Amino acid sequence: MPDLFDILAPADPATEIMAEGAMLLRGAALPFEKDLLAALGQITSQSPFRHMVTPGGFTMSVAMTNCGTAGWITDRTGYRYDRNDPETGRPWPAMPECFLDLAVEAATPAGYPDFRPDACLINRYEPGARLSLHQDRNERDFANPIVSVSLGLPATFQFGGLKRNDPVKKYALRHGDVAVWGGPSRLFYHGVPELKDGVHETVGRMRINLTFRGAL
Ligand code: MD3
Ligand code: FE
Repeated sequence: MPDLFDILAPADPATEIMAEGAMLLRGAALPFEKDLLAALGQITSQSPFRHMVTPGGFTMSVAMTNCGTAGWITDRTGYRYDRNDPETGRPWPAMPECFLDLAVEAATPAGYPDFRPDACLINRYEPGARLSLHQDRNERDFANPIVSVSLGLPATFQFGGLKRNDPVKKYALRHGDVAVWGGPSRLFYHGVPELKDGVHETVGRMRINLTFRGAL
């Protein structure tokens, strides 16, 4: 007779709870690897990676692009989502089916079976690139989780709490790992320190991170 714990517990032993509302699904993207990398090539042929400028005037070390109905951008006027790529003047490439399938497959066991992202921010880290501690708060409805997918070189991921000064925990995120950030963890501060040099056998000398969002 299954008890309540069996029903609520994650079915997969590769699942870790990082914080309340934050689940790490180790290797969950591995079955999608080939399709994801092929789709990524299609996206970046239409909307190439670029280094955006922050409102403070700094050029980001992480290169970015997007797919979906909306994409996250930053320039001297601020951070926001836009339906068009400012570099091409055209809509962002459509969200590939394999991207959406993976996001839904990850969000479901985390308790968000109805999550349908309309935006995917794609980050490219080359050795030395970093993302300083920040919150993701440009999305309209924080009831939607964020699903993140790591590909390529491993990175240390830091996440703290609701206040910038809260103590941070560190996790190694590796090729194929997927994380779901919802509930109280949705607005936690997080960042990625400088990527260490290396070469990944299928992705090369970089780390790619996909973050699926309900933006609009
Ligand atoms: C926790 N990206 O794109 S993914 C970002 O590895 C971003 O490229 C990092 O932070 C990266 O905004 C981290 C993990 C992640 C993404 C969004 C979160 C963790 C999160 C939102 C809220 C809490
Ligand atoms: Fe973030």
